[in-house]
Amino acid sequence: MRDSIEQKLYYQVGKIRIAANNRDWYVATALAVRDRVVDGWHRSTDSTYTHGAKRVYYMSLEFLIGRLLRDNLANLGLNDVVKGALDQLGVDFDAIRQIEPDAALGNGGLGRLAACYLESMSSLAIPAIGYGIRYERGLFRQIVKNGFQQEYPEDWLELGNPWQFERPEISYNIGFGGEVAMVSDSDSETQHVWHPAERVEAVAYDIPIVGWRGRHVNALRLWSARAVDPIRLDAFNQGDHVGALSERARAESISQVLYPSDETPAGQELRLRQEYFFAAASLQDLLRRHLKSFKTVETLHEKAAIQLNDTHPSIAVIELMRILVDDHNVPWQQAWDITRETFCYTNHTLLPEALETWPVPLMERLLPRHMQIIYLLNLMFLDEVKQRFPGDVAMMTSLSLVDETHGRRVRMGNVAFLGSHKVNGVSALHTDLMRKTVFHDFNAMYPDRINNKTNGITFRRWLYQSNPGLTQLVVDAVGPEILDDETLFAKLAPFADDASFQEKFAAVKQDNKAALAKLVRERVGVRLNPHALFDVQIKRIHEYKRQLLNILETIALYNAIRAQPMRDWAPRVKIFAGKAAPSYHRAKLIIKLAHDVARVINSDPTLRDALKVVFLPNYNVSLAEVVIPAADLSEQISTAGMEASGTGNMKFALNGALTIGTLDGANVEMLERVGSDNIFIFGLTAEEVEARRRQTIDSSDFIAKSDVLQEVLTAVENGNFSPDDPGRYRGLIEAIRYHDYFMVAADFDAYYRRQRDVAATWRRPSDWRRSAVLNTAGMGFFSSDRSIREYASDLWNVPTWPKK
Ligand code: 26V
Repeated sequence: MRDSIEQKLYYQVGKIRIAANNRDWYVATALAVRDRVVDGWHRSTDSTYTHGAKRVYYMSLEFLIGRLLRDNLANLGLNDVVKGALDQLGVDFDAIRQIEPDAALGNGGLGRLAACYLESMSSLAIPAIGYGIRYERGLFRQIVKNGFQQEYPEDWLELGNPWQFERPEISYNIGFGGEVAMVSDSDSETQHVWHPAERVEAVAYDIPIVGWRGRHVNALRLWSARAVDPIRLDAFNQGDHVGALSERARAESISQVLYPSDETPAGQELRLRQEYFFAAASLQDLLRRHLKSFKTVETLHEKAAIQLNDTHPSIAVIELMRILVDDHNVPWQQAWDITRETFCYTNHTLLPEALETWPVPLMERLLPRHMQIIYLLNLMFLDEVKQRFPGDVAMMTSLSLVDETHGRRVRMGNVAFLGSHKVNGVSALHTDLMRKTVFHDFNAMYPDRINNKTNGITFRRWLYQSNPGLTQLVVDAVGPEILDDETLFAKLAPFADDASFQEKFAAVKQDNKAALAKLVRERVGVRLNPHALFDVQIKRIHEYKRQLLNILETIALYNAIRAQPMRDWAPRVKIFAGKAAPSYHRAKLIIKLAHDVARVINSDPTLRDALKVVFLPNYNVSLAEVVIPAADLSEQISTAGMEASGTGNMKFALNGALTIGTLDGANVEMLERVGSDNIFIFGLTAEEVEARRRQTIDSSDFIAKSDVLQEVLTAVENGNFSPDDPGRYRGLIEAIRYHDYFMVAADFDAYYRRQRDVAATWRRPSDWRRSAVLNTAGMGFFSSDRSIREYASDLWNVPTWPKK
């Protein structure tokens, strides 16, 4: 290994040791490791071809991968080897590890889930390819200036990417616009020929994804947009140097940036171009592969399963129909059967504003043939609906692929549902709500189509790599088999009452907290008491996730401490991190409030150590890997019914944090697995939220009954935390009083009380530690290996390791 790293440095980086900096060493190390990855990759590909195995294609506009060096090393079992080699070379492994930029090709939960699932598909030896876009710029860098979020372009490719393989030979032509010609062939059948007005080239880049123990390696194939003609020489020669390059800029804009807003559709033409570009390239690629092995498109559904990660790639349903019918002359009904049998669709949110729709005129202009196919599918489908539910106009209106009520728009959720044989939600509660709400009528029409696949996380990244101390402890307790079988986590439960195990468990947590305290001091200059309760909420900033509820409770606690400064308070640190969508003003205001409150509290000498508040800027995967192992308390406090699943909740509990949370998303299933004594549940249920919203969302009555909340709201409203701009939060507080859609006021008292229970339990270290151990012990179910095994057996019909 030492020799390979040195050779990579010499020949590929082009440096000698004395001239090499840490970045050069990082690249040399990554390239040396990549060679070992490639060996496994070729073996996996060869075996898939030889056995004519069915393949899984995971289509997603987002893959939030983070760093790969430690991941690849751990999965290949090369950690110690590489550390030793670098030691001999006088290079600090941890320093070079941190040089790797995060691949932040995703917004949040949906993108990170795709990354966990890719890793699990490799670990379970499923022949799979992840398809996505190679954004030049991932999720924006967040800088907080004077409490206000500012967005800066992210630059993960600046220094190249040693993990990727550029594949200039694998490129496809993607058309946009133009018109559709009808031609009659010899059998007087009408053929449709699409003549696009514009063409863009899609070029492949592969990133190999190594499974656990190097067992299997799959590829993440990302598409980059290139102009067909990079420069118009005639224009250039006539002196129009900018105009000569304008087509290129237009074409390449498609893969320039990741859209930075989750939960609100972008609605712009560029977003639709991104979606079609990547769907069309991926389909051409997988059809080429299929035809090479199996000669005919008619067996596609037997040899390929395509999973749609939300509606974002769902134009692929229509594109596959177009290819089958127009290019391969497959009869319409057969084409539709193949299409439906090939696709599955995962829904990740019920928020009505997050469901994608495209204006019909935009679709007609950009994808004219696809619009025709949508009309035809809709006609035949609504005919069926009419037969099944005669006279039910409401049913027709809600099921139609085209929404006629908000201007004419194509509903991508309906397209995805209709074009898939299975549709899944991401937690038991979410799936149940899908059946009752957004897809109520679809469920009546196709009762067996909706099913649940509760989310999971890869334990390799979120425990073994990010928390080696706890990993060693569980291995010592249960045996090394635990690393290969997540069900063995249950065997930790008996250790929960073992005093010496509790002691060791707490010592690991303490070390991780010391590491986080160091990071906090370096990044934001706040000194933390490492023995305080670390109370953490890290996730995208969104009203439904209710960071505001947490901040208001922080103020209430602050007031209580000031009222009785001499009481023996359990010291607490509130840690926040997360990005707000650039145009989401209220979310940005919540970030500002967190900073205003932190400034006041952290500079109040009467509090001493009892309370500190920090907001860590630029939350990303790498930051999560440091924060999660150090958390004592995990905040999962969304308005019930609104968080589809959550996956951070699972990561915290796996690392021995206790959860304070609502009965929302996967929290419900976590409660079932850790038991109600070991999780702090509070607040309205989804049903109660629903009922209350039907009544009123005016919370004045609630507020009048709560002195604590009253005092907090008045303080914020009056500008106690914003003397520079006393009116800054007036609108925010007014919404809570009279338009409390997210139930902040309605849930406040229950939350405040539950936080006091948390503090009381924290005062009984043995009880706390017992619960912490039981949380780790209860998380086996939430391994993404379990999720992927369910997808493989119920949806994709492919075998998983160990294969019999
Ligand atoms: C929508 C859009 C609209 C266009 C612009 C870019 C963009 C990006 C994302 C979205 C929808 C995001 C939905 C989402 O992230 N859902 C989350 O999925 C997680 C994995 O299933 C789940 O744990 C979270 O609860 C859920 O909020």
